[in-house]
Amino acid sequence: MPTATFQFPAGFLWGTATAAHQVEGHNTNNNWSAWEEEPGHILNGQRAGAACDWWGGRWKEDLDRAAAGGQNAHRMSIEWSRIQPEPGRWDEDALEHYRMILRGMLQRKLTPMITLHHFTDPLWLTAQGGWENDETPAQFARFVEKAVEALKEYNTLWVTINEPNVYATSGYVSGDFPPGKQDLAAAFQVLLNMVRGHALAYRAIHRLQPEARVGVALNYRGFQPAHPGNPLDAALVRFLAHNFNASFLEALSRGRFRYALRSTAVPEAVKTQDFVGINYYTTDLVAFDLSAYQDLFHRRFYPGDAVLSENGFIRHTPQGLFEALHWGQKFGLPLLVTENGVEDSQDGLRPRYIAEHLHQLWRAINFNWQIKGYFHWSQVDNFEWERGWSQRFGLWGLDVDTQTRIHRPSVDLYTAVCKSNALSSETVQQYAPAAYPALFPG
Ligand code: IFM
Repeated sequence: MPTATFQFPAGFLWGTATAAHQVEGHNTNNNWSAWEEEPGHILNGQRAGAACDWWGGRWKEDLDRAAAGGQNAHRMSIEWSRIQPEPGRWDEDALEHYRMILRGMLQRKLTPMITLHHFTDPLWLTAQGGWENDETPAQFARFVEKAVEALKEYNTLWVTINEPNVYATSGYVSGDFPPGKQDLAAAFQVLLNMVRGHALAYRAIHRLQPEARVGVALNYRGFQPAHPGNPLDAALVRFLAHNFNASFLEALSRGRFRYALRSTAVPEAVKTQDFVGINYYTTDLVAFDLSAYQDLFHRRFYPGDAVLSENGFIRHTPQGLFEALHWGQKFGLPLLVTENGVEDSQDGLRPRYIAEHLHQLWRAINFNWQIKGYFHWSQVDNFEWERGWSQRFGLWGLDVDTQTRIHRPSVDLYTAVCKSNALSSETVQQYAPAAYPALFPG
């Protein structure tokens, strides 16, 4: 059997990623808690509830496990509605709570990365129209100033907004996220305001902390034509690739936001990122479909022979991570994989998924693209938005009723990688044998 070791660069960041609403528990002052209360929004009527009880202190045991597993970084988010429960009121205890967690990370030798906005908005902001309101970018910048002032002692890596493209698509096109709209014009306005909010936040952070490194975590989805050679499929792939993947970051490099056939100048957004954060999960096939007029005449689907995750949500397409990084490196900035993972309560696919995605990551590094780290989603099962608790993305499982953490075999695979800063044939053979033939063809 062929053997080899795929070595990663010295200083590479290996971590997991989490988000406040998904792990903290008892966030009752944001738009998601209100959304969860209304019937029909979350699968099986579930709620975040106590989540992973991080606010109650269980962040300690999860970060203990992360550190014991050889990780050297952790990406977390802070909850705007806790820090600013009302306009003009700041909760110093909440900020101190986050300072404590950050100290806990540093004590465990985990380099923190803070996401300032990860899907949730304070209820008072929602009442003012949320990100459709043109005042929101300035409101966001005030929150960012307050948070960065309080936390900068412990953190220099900032993600301003997580997946603005998913926030806008799910909240304003498909309607799966609050506020449940299906309104492309509103989606345009929301994204435009997020571009503006990001730009204001970028400058505010750098004013307060010149050495900061600031970026966006973009959800990059692969799109392939269902019928290669069909010009309509190809045109739709280009349309989706631009609107979903490219439009937000393009605004930060070119100063023009183009989305859904509309366009606006945003000169203030130019040169407002220090790295490109990429969240990659999967790749769709795209076909022109005359009957799908409500979906702009296209269908997205997975092929019949696809390797799928437990609930069919994710198609195993590791090559797509390479393509995402290829796309991302064109911005000429350092890259970070800010999320990558798979829903899999039985851990049947996850070891293979991790090994084959890390192989693609290593391939990309060998092109000398400046890739600085990888954050697996996620450390422990957590509340999966409109899909509730039905999808389990944790390296560690979670018994939601007892808060017991459940060891999954993927923990040992990821530990071996993080500790050796490498993916070796021995590691793959031991922990992810299903990936062996693809990675080490004989
Ligand atoms: O859980 C989410 C996360 O909040 C954003 N990126 C995708 C993950 C998995 O669906």
